[in-house]
Amino acid sequence: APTNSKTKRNKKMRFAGVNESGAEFGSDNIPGVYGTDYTWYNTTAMGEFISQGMNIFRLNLLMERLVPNTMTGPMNADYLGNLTKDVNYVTDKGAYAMITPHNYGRYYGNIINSTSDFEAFWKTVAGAFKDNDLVMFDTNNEYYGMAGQLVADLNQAAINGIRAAGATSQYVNVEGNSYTGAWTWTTAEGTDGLTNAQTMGNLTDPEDKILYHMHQYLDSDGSGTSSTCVNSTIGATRLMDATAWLKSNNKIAILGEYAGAVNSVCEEAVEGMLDYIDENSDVWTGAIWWAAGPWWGDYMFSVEPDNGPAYSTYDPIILEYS
Ligand SMILES: *[C@@H]1O[C@H](CO)[C@@H](O)[C@H](O)[C@H]1NC(C)=O
Ligand SMILES: *[C@@H]1O[C@H](CO)[C@@H](O)[C@H](O)[C@H]1NC(C)=O
Ligand SMILES: *[C@@H]1O[C@H](CO)[C@@H](O)[C@H](O)[C@H]1NC(C)=O
Ligand SMILES: *[C@@H]1O[C@H](CO)[C@@H](O)[C@H](O)[C@H]1NC(C)=O
Ligand SMILES: *[C@@H]1O[C@H](CO)[C@@H](O)[C@H](O)[C@H]1NC(C)=O
Ligand SMILES: CC(=O)N[C@H]1CO[C@H](CO)[C@@H](O)[C@@H]1O
Repeated sequence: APTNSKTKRNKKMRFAGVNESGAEFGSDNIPGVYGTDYTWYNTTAMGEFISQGMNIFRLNLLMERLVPNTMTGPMNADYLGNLTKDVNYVTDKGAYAMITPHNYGRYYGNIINSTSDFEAFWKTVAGAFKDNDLVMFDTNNEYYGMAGQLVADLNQAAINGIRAAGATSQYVNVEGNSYTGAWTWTTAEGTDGLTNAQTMGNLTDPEDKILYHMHQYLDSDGSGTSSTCVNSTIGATRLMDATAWLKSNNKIAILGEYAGAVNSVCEEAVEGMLDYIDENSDVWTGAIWWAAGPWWGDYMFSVEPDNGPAYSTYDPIILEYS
């Protein structure tokens, strides 16, 4: 483990961890070949993060590989088995495993427009994990280019399907339109002219365990593709509007993706954002770094131990809050 040279500031978040990415790779090749198009997660690497103090892993996967052909169909037992192995590894160690279809609100490339099919998909998937309290469900990664009302309706359908499966103890992460960006939560309009702030607040859950799941990158267009962060305070700045919305609507949230490249401006901006989350822990429950996973290679945000380019800089920073 890296030595943590920073002063431990006792700013523990409820949830602090990393995204695991790999089982959703090769999405233009479905189902694709294990080991060529996609891979599963390195449990040794996740174990290392857990022993360092992290307690949440967002396990990305593809809907079409988990439930092939039609959303109302059964699961692929082999893909489910591999997912379950990773989920159980994490939860047996007492950490949370978030199950995330990395599908952007699409199934086989088409915008999901049937709430009943989506509800069926989630009922099927949640049924397999209903007895595991440390699982979280994330309805979909980054809806975009859709009607705001449809995105809210899909999230509600997912909640309904999950609860109907008997999965009643787990958190459900709901994501918004416009890539679920925190900085545009109150401003970016869907194709129907409605923002997340105008549609997502009406979701209901009989178990009252909804987590508003937002993403935030710190480059000029907020896409997380540039190594240049806008400035050293941009992290906190970009969370402010969404934070005000969360407070005035009595909601709680998690920052499900964030990152910055290895340079001093980004490091300061990331720390400022995590401090801001910590200072607003009444509405923000935690943060999940993007990303880890065995196939990232020299990707600038990779914290895969020990050689990911961001590992030695950002692993200690994440641990300050873990
Ligand atoms: C899995 O992670 C461990 C610990 O970081 C590392 O030593 C090992 O090489 C990794 N295996 C693969 C296949 O990436
Ligand atoms: C599941 O993982 C095993 C290796 O552990 C691999 O052989 C198999 O192809 C994988 N299957 C799927 C569908 O991911
Ligand atoms: C809904 O999606 C299906 C599958 O992509 C498509 O065939 C159909 O035209 C869509 N319906 C509407 C009303 O958009
Ligand atoms: C709830 O729904 C009403 C009516 O559709 C809408 O005007 C309002 O903006 C919604 N509120 C939130 C917080 O989403
Ligand atoms: C950083 O950029 C934001 C957005 O442009 C701006 O509001 C803020 O004042 C800037 N902060 C500094 C320290 O320049
Ligand atoms: C910001 C970022 O790097 N996003 C990438 C996340 O990973 C998916 C594949 O899993 C890419 O398509 C995104 O570009």
